[in-house]
Amino acid sequence: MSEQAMDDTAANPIAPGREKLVAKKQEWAREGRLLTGEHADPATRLPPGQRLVTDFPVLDLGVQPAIGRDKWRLRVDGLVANRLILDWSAFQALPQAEWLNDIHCVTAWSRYDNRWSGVGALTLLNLVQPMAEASHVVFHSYDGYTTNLPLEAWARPENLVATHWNGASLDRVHGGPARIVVPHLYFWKSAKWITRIELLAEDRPGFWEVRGYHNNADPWTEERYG
Ligand SMILES: Nc1nc2c(c(=O)[nH]1)N[C@H]1C(S)=C(S)[C@@H](COP(=O)(O)O)O[C@H]1N2
Ligand SMILES: [Mo]
Repeated sequence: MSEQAMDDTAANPIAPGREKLVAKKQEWAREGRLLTGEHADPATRLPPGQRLVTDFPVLDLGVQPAIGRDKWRLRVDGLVANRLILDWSAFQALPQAEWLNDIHCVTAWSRYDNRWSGVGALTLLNLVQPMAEASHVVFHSYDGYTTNLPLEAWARPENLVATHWNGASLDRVHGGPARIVVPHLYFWKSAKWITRIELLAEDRPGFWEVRGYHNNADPWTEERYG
């Protein structure tokens, strides 16, 4: 590992007891497991190497924080003109959006027709007014998880901070009270138990990105590992 990579993993620590799980996934990343080498047209609904499921698998680092709505906060800060700290009622008072889309997980399951609702990425960005230098975002979660995106990958109408899935409040195991949903990328970019969206002038790879996952995560070109 390079010195930079060692610093990055130190900044994205593994929860005690989860070392084996994380090491296994890093090994898959090194071996390029599940890669088919195919590229599919985005008009093809199922990306290469994916298989369709009808259940809703739960994947995380084994820590599922229990955050009551009364304690939940969302901060949007960093390179913005107006920092935001929203509690549950302030968040609910924002315009709500609903989208139907598909999930593609890097572990090769896809799930069609998920109806998400919550507050759109563009609504939040309009409120905070990103500074001209802002080029990337990092999502910070209550379990210590982080993941990163270029600002233009976040600033899309269908991206949400979601509080509901298929008509019901989002379960804790799927990231409730609120999670990120970025449907055009592999699902590890969709941070569960979101508490902070930080805008930056440079890229800052997150938990899996410093452990061998691809920085971009496009399912149609199989950006699984990189
Ligand atoms: N906070 C947090 N968000 C997370 C993760 C995590 O470990 N912690 N895992 C990611 C991964 S690898 C996937 S595939 C999806 C799984 O979401 P699900 O459990 O709702 O299927 O959450 C993503 N978001
Ligand atoms: Mo995943």
